[in-house]
Amino acid sequence: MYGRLPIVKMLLVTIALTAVQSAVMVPINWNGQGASTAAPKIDHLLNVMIVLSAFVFSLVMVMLFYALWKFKAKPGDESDGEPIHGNTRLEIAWTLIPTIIVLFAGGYSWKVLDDIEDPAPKAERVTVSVFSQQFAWSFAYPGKDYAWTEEALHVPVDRQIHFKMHALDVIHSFWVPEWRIKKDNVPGITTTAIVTPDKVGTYQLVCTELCGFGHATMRAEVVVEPYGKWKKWVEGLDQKLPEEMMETLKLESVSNPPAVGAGGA
Ligand SMILES: [Cu+2]
Repeated sequence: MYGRLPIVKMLLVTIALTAVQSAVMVPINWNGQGASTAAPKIDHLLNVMIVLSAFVFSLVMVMLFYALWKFKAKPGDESDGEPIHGNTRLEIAWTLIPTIIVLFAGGYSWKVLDDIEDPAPKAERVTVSVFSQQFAWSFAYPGKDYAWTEEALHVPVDRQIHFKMHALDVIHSFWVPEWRIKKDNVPGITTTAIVTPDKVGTYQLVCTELCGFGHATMRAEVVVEPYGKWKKWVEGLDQKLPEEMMETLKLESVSNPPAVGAGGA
């Protein structure tokens, strides 16, 4: 019943189906334009996951249809099915294969995250504090004495930016689709996102954690510009971080990844 031949055939059909699905899905640009050094790595990770998922989906479908066809009751057959007490080989296979796939996916994702969050030397990074509240974003520049603005987020191109994020009321989430990075802002703790924007341009910061009635409108303009221009812009800011926000910043504990100093801006 479990002869060699059907297994080899099923595997070949599975591989063929995986190839067809991958050929259709992989070329699609799911995430849109990329504008950070992390983008190609994350897009590649997504493609690897698509191929793995296509393989699992194909394998399950092939086995399902094989079983439906092979073990279909003959017309008029009213008898009970054969009692089965397990199949050790099959059970080892269906434990081992998913374990290998999940461990590989986990390990590879870990490596990509590690690459993306690899901190640059202090002198080369810029620290920006991000404040989120229902339903607005604001930004402060620690290296520039906490110059603060509600208008737009400006960052220099080709510098590693360490975003220190603070939520003043409920959980919000920081997401710039072109950078790929998304990170929750959690009341009581400071979360950190590390991004190196590599394309000058104007983007949108979107809140991706349902945070109340105005959630859909919780957006901010993001301007990525050459370092000199950015520096001038920060120097032109005439407001300092409001006292209430400074308090929040001081009271919070720092979380994942471990404390990164205030850094130069
Ligand atoms: Cu929100």
